[in-house]
Amino acid sequence: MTLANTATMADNTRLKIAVQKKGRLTDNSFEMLKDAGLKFTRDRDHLVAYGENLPVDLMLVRDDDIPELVADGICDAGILGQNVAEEYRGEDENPGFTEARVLDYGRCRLSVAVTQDDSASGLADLAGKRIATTYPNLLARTLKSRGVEAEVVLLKGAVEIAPRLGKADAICDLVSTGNTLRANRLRELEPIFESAACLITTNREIETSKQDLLDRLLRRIDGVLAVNESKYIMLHAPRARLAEITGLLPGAESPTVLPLEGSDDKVAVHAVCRESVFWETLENLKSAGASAVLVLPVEKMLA
Ligand code: PRT
Ligand code: ZN
Repeated sequence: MTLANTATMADNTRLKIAVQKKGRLTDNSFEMLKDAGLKFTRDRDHLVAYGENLPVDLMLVRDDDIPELVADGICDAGILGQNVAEEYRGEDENPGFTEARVLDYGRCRLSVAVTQDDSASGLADLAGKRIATTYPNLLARTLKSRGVEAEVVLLKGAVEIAPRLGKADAICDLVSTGNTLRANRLRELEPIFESAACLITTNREIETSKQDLLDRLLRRIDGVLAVNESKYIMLHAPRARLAEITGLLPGAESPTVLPLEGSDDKVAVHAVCRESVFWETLENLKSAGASAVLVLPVEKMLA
């Protein structure tokens, strides 16, 4: 680190956010913060990314370290999978941080899976069996709440090969496409936790200027999330079918209706749709008499 950078890190007025250094959440997290208007330079040793245009620095760490860094107040906030945050929480009502925002990437589920020839049809059938996982707290919490007495076998990794090695009868691991399970001749039995990336904030008191900055950043993140979901739709509609057509617009707030020059029976409709616009929506709009349908991306949004 350069002297100037060391001074910056020690500067307690700068907001510090822990982000996964290298992994599945890294690129999306940087992208999201960039969309929220932050610019960073990465330090040569890649442990810190320094905010150029706002006093916000990113500490680049392993995702497993993020809950503790935030709970201890070493970082004011952190971005990680809900699975990692909840595993750290375990049964603790106050783990020292708060989930401030759920983000729109890093989606996966923590699932219990059995071998393909296993006849189990639900978690209850695993009573008395051994389940291998790297998520002992989340698994134990679920087993307890469902009243299933099974043995939790803690592994550090390569959970999917545990049944083949005779170390367990079932596994509990993250699934996204299901390809890893299939490749290991396992069958998904039950998802026990749905996860996405999230932003957590420390429960320790932070000074007012940093809190203001954090609040501002959260508002911008809300804008980024809203933009990612939103589309701007423009179309022409027969005046007689206006109500039907505006009713088909997904998540639209009161659309703007404008007259069309030289046409008494048609109007132009402009609306921001806050939900995904699928081809089916466009086909339904067309069947209801809409024409000249245009769907545009939204660049920025501030509530
Ligand atoms: O080095 P570091 O400790 O920081 O990273 P890591 O290796 O612990 O985590 P990483 O980068 O693999 O994942 C970070 C986060 O991404 C996780 O905590 C989840 O919140 C999220 N995520 C989303 C996933 C997946 N999808 C995922 N599919 N994390 C892991 N997987 C793995 C899963 O463990 C299994 O091995 O992918 C495999 C299953 O994928 P499918 O597509 O074959 O089902
Ligand atoms: Zn990790």
